[in-house]
Formats: sequence, structure tokens, C-alpha cells
Amino acid sequence: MALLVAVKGWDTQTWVARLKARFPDRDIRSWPDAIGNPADIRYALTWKAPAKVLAACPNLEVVFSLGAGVDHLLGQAGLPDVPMVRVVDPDLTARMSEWIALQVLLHHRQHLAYAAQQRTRVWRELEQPSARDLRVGVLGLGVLGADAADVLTRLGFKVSGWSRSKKTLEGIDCFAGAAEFDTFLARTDVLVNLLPLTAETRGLVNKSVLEKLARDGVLGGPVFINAGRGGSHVEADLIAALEDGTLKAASLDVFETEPLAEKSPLWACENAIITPHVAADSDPEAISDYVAEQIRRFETDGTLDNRVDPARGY
Ligand code: NDP
Ligand code: OXD
Repeated sequence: MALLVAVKGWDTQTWVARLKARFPDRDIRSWPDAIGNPADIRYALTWKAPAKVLAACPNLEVVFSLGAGVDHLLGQAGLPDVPMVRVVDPDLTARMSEWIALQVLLHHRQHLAYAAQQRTRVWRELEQPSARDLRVGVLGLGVLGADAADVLTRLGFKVSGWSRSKKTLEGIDCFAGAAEFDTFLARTDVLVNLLPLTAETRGLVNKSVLEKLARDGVLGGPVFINAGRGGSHVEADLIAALEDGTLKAASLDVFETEPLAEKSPLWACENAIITPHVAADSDPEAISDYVAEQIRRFETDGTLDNRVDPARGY
């Protein structure tokens, strides 16, 4: 029974080598060139490979997404009906909280304004509000959102969060569902998106949502930070909001289309901070260990951690 590595945009052979190091006695195959007989494949490790590659393996038992997000899988029709597992890794979580904290702090400490002053050699002190007066709202209180919210709370910010089901998290005001969305937005100065991309979250952060953010906050206008998925914001609305002052600023790691097109007006928005989907890169060695450990346990007692629910979409 073989393991299949099916990744797009990443170096397949490096992943094959990592798996061989963990399973020296197993048959490790790779897509597209070395699949062999698809009937031999029992486990598939994938990032952005076509669903039909997985569906063509009749004895497939588990699909492992090599990222935390599974929209690359669930966004495709024709997936095989087998358990799917996503990445949950403390190092990835810590990296995400680091990026979110960095962006919140950059806006809170008025970095864009000071950078502009530096470019024109201006020495001028800006009034600095206290962290406790800045209201940060986190969309998604899952593995990444809950940790980011906790880190922000420990930095002193006034943090709230929004999820599908109601949470109880120390020091965080938790809101849930459509009924509480507007209340959550109305008390948010800095909106952080850490939602998965699903049918429900696609296009969620649009003009109307941006207009509902608090406008009486200490920064003088709302800020949007997105490290979830670009499909959850409406980029044209975001650009318009950055240009017309509905948003004071934004930090964006993810985009509707990646890489961000050279002609995108976002590049030229002086009030936007852009990073190329690097908020929380996965450590391939840690993820290989994680997958290997799950396969060993699955073969011992049939259990798997962090299974995806295809009906929910995450
Ligand atoms: P989780 O599945 O652990 O958490 C998802 C959260 O979103 C949950 O709190 C869930 O609510 C909430 N949610 C989902 N759908 C809705 C909805 N319709 N309405 C309200 N809340 C909703 O995911 P992670 O925290 O691990 O990851 C989040 C996303 O981060 C990934 O899917 C991926 O897209 C992105 N990511 C980005 C990276 C980057 O480098 N930019 C790196 C890694 C991940 P509930 O708790 O009630 O289920
Ligand atoms: C992920 C990502 O989902 O890198 O892990 O975006």
C-alpha cells in the first residue's frame, strides 16, 4: 500500500524525501509522474492537486491537506468520500499570531504615518492612544483565531471575536452567528479575518460590512487585517473603502487571486500593507512528522485528529 504526494507549486521531490525519511519501508509515489497503479494508494498528501487525481485512487483511505486551510480541496467537485485531515501545528499557530500581532501593533503605533514622516524627514510626535482603548475584533475563533485573540488580549487590546458557535474565552467578548454579527462589527476598530473560506464566508467582508465597523475609535477610522483567505473579502469594495476613507488602512496577506496581479490598485494604496501569503508558513518537517504520526495512529486504532467536515466546509 503506497503513499501519494500530490502537490502543486511546491517541490514534490522534497516532500517525497521527507516521507521516505519517516517511512523508509513504504512505497512513496508522486503526482503527476510517478503514481504507478492508483489502486495501490492508501494515503494522499496534497496541496492544490486536482480532485480527480485523488478520485482515481479506489483504495484511498485518508487525504491529508498539507495546509491548515482546505478550500483548495473542498472547492473542487468530485472529491473521494474519505476522511480528510488538515494541518494544526503549534509552530504555524504561533507564526500566525506573530503576524496578526505585528499588524495590529503597526496600525496601533501609527507606523504608516511615521514611515511617511520619515520619507520627508519630518520629526513630529503623534498622539498615541493606549492599547486598552483599541477594540480588535477577530473573525473566526478556531485554532488560529483563538490564539491570535489571546495574544492580542495579553498585549492589552480590548478583544472580541466572532464564530459560528458561541465560545467562552477568557478576556475575550465572544459573539456568534448572523444575529450577533452587526453588534460585533459596531464595536470593532480593527477587524481581523481568520475565517476559513467556505460557501458562507466567501465575499463576507464587503462594502456593507466595512461600513458597519466603528468609526468613533481611537485610530480615527477602521482598519481591516486579512490573513484568512482573500476570497472572504470583496477586493473591489476593499480598494474603494481604502480610497474613500471608509477604511483608514488595511494589512493583507491573502487576496482574491494570488499572486496579486501587478496591475492591482492595492499595490499603490499607501494605506495598505501587503505581504505575499506568508503570515504563517508551515514548517514542512513539522508537518511531515504530524502526518506520519497520524498515519501510525490511524493504523493502530483508526483515529485521526483535525478531521475536516465537508458539510461545514472547514
Ligand atoms: P479552524 O477551523 O480552527 O477555525 C475556523 C473558525 O472560523 C471557527 O471558529 C469557526 O466557527 C469559524 N467559522 C467558520 N465558518 C464560519 C461562519 N460561517 N460564520 C462564523 N464563523 C465561522 O481554522 P484555523 O483557525 O486553523 O484556520 C483558519 C484559516 O486560516 C484557514 O482556513 C486558512 O484559510 C487560513 N490560514 C492562512 C494562512 C496564511 O498564511 N495566511 C496559514 C494558515 C491558515 P466555529 O468555531 O463555531 O466552528
Ligand atoms: C494554509 C495556508 O492554509 O498556508 O496553511 O494558507
